[in-house]
Amino acid sequence: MESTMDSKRSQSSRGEEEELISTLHKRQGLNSFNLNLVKYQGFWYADMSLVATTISAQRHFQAQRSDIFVCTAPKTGTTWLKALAFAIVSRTAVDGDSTADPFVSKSPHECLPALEYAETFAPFHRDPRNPLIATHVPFSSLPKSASDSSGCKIVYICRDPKDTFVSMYHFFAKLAASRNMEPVPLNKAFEFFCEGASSFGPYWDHVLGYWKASLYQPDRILFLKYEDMKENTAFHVRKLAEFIGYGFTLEEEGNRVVEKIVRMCSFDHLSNLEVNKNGKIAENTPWEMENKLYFRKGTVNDWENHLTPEMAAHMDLITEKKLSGSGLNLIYGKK
Ligand code: PAP
Repeated sequence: MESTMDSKRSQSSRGEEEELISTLHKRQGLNSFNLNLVKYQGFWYADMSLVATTISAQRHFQAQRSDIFVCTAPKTGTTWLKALAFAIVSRTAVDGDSTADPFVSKSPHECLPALEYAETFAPFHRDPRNPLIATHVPFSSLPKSASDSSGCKIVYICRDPKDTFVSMYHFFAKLAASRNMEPVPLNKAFEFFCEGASSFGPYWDHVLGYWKASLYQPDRILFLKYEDMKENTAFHVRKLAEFIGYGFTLEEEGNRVVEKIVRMCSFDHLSNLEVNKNGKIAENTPWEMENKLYFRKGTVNDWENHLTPEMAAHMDLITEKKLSGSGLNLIYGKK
């Protein structure tokens, strides 16, 4: 239980947080429920409460050396990477031909606490057997113990901005429809995304933050691309497992555990599970979502079916400018 002193201290720090938050810039953007985005430390957050929990995590969350952060910008492969990381760390002694499937009863999102959704997923009350923590928070806004001092591991996945945008547009359109709200039209949504005004955007800055950090700290930060993972998933599952200290043994290789994990976390398998067809996450909270919203196509270059050549060229130009000199290429599909 909190002591009186702790309680007074936390009340005054909450007061400071509220004061700081009330001064932050707000604007319309690509977001859920027609809420204004709120700018904090150079990035757009979906709402005030998310900024408050991020500040609280920055002040109070203490990462441990054994922690593994699964970091993503929205719609770049979060669900998939969460599933893969969880399947890797939670696999038990494999008995020859069966790996228990943890996703039959819960969405991959429920398998990892999320740093900035503290009230919903309670990262401060963690299961000591689970070293994973998920977050959309940009690298520069992570708690210092996670970005610098604790020695924990970080894995990040990114994706061509065109596919990321298309995925986000559909997600918010379906979300709006499910609440009988008008979706933001595609052209307007595109404009918002290109201006950087999307949830945890500007997208390019989010990617660059983790990319640069991974170049400085390659032993601690693994930088992955959705497109590469789709091309050779098994290779990247081995790489991921090795990186986070859960490499596969020869016996496991012999038992084809990697292939089983790839299959268990595949779009086809996950999207056909009853829990992901009809279940919800974060029920009775502001973040309640139908699990099926997280599964649409799961392919590379679907932007070709949704963007005009002009839109694609415009987005590619932004990407080229933003990533120029970084050594990172994120442009896929036909020109
Ligand atoms: P989030 O960041 O809001 O949690 P996230 O999981 O990154 O969402 O985005 C969903 C995208 O990942 C969807 O892409 P699409 O709209 O282009 O289809 C979804 O289909 C895709 N996805 C979900 N699960 C998988 C998976 N197992 N393998 C590959 N892609 C997946």
